[in-house]
Amino acid sequence: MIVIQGHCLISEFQYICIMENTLQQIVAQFRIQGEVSDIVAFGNGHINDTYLVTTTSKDTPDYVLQRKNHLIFKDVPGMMDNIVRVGQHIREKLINAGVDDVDRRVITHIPTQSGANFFQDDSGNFWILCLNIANSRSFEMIENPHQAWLTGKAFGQFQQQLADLPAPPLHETIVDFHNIEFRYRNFRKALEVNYHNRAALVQQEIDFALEHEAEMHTLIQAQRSGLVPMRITHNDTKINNVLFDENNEVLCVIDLDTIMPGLMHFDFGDAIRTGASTAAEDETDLDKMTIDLHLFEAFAKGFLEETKAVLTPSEIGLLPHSAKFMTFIMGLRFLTDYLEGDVYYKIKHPEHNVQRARAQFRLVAEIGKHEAEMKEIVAQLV
Ligand code: GN1
Ligand code: MG
Repeated sequence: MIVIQGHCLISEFQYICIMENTLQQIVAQFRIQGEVSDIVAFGNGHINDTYLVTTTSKDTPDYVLQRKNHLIFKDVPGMMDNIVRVGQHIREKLINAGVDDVDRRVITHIPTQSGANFFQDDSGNFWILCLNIANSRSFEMIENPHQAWLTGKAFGQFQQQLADLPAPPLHETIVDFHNIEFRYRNFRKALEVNYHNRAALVQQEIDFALEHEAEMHTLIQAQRSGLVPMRITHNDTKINNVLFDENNEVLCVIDLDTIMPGLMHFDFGDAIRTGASTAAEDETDLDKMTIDLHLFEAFAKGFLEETKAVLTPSEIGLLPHSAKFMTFIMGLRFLTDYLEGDVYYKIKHPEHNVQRARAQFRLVAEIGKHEAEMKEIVAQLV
């Protein structure tokens, strides 16, 4: 039994029917082609709710429906403005370059009946709809160096495509997203409040976080002293945010929710965190977690082939560090969420956030052991 709106008890089956009806009504707010046949949960995101909307005919496209988490994305209109602007900019480039399957090479957002790029329902939820790219797939982990190289090129090209985005600047949709000072402040607050009495359970992880504080300020210091420039960055370059086609060629980069001004290192480092690691983000067997230097080299090669003409020497010099930094900041965020009682990320079980934090911190330590080799690899590549 499930309680709906605080009073009425219904069966799980009834609940699913109500949900499906509601979702159907939401989809009808958008200018879609064809008749909807099915709406099912889709993807592995930690923040938004995503559904695949299939249509009855082979001649009409399928769609991806998403409820944006507006408790996290406080300015959904601004976020959608960024996403649509960036999408149009990339689309124009593809058309000018004579690419013929443009709808597979950039995400197409479907407007609502009134022409808006999102729909807000009566409860205040924000919904968006885009074309599903048929016969595409993404990977949770990289399978071989060739795939790592392709992924590096994909994120590098994405950078290139954004380098000449015309003014105005993009909205900063989550302020201080990768600001380490902000993340430490939140962590300390969570520690102090210790609302769920969880701190004693994760003393080792807390110590790890505190021991690394000085080192993790390297990037922000470089930014403040003008050593590394602000650019437009994706800010969530998890490896599963690259779509491949049936021949394992890259189609496009997806999930532009966090696209905003940032350092190149955020994108490079986050991609290495998931793309060159030997285990999943939430691996429980920590001994399986390390960095694969072959994957690192292949990714870095692809990324640098596309970006080295624009990167400054200081930016390049800090790329290896960025892998450690981005892995660390994710660990710190997962740990903070665990201390706060799992209020931010979706979890599958009560230990999920601390399990993620442990896996990330192990990877930080492993990257630390190989940092000199990583620097050498990058130096050889440029
Ligand atoms: C979140 O929901 P998803 O998977 O796209 C998070 C990223 C983290 C990621 C960790 C807005 O992204 O910053 O890197 O989880 N997004 C937000 O897997 O916080
Ligand atoms: Mg995301």
